[in-house]
Amino acid sequence: MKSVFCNQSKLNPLLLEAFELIKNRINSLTDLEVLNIDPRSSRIFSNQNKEELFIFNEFYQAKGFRKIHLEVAKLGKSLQILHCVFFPDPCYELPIFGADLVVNSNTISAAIVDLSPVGKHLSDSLVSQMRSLYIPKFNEPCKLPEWGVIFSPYVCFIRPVDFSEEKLFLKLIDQYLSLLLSLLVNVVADEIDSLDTMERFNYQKRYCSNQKRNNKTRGILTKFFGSSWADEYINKILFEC
Ligand code: BLA
Repeated sequence: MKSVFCNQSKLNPLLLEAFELIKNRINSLTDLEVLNIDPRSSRIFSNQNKEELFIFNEFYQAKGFRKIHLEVAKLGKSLQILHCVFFPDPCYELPIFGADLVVNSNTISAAIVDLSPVGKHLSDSLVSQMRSLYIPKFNEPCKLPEWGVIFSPYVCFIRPVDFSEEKLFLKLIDQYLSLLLSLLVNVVADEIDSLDTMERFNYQKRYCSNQKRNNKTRGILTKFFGSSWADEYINKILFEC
């Protein structure tokens, strides 16, 4: 997979490390299948300058997950992004894993990770497991925007101040993923038309519609690709529900 990136301009090593650790977790899933989507949406290069502008997408399905999306983007000289969401199959009582790493001029300007609820709250058993995790005290916590009510009380949104915080943040991504995957061991699927399934699906829709209100994502995509392309990408690739 790395070879895909080798042809590109240099990617931030932390972003590559995050990509690798998420990939390893994905590869450990049961009944993993690659979702093939139109290459025009999975490998995006700018016409003008292939070196500086690309978006690389991977999509998977697995037991418990309707869609897993892993994305690495290099947008211009200074901006790099790692974006990942594990959208659960609503028949399963599983939270939504989401992570966003924004690298600006080779420093991480925003790092977000969460296991977000698909009901009023996270389940009691998940809360007790989250409580037992070691969540470091980062020096520069960031304030969530108003649409961020979709996140759990355990969302970590920071700007790492040094290399050690960057490493701690990667460890946190891995811990959240490990916890998520451990839930799969005991989870049983509810009927597709059960009230629980429908409620979880509605929360997933709310998650997507709130994420679509992130004007920073929209603004960046619009700057590089124009507003109708950005809208379509946000609706169909990033937060389709
Ligand atoms: C913030 N997202 C941002 C920022 C940029 C992007 C440029 C601002 C960073 C900064 O303040 O320095 C851009 N993110 C992108 C782009 C893509 C992307 C272009 O994923 C995709 C192509 N966003 C997510 C997910 C989460 C998320 C899954 O996609 C959370 C799990 C969160 N990103 C998120 C939040 C902010 C952010 C909460 C801060 C928004 C704000 O401060 O208003």
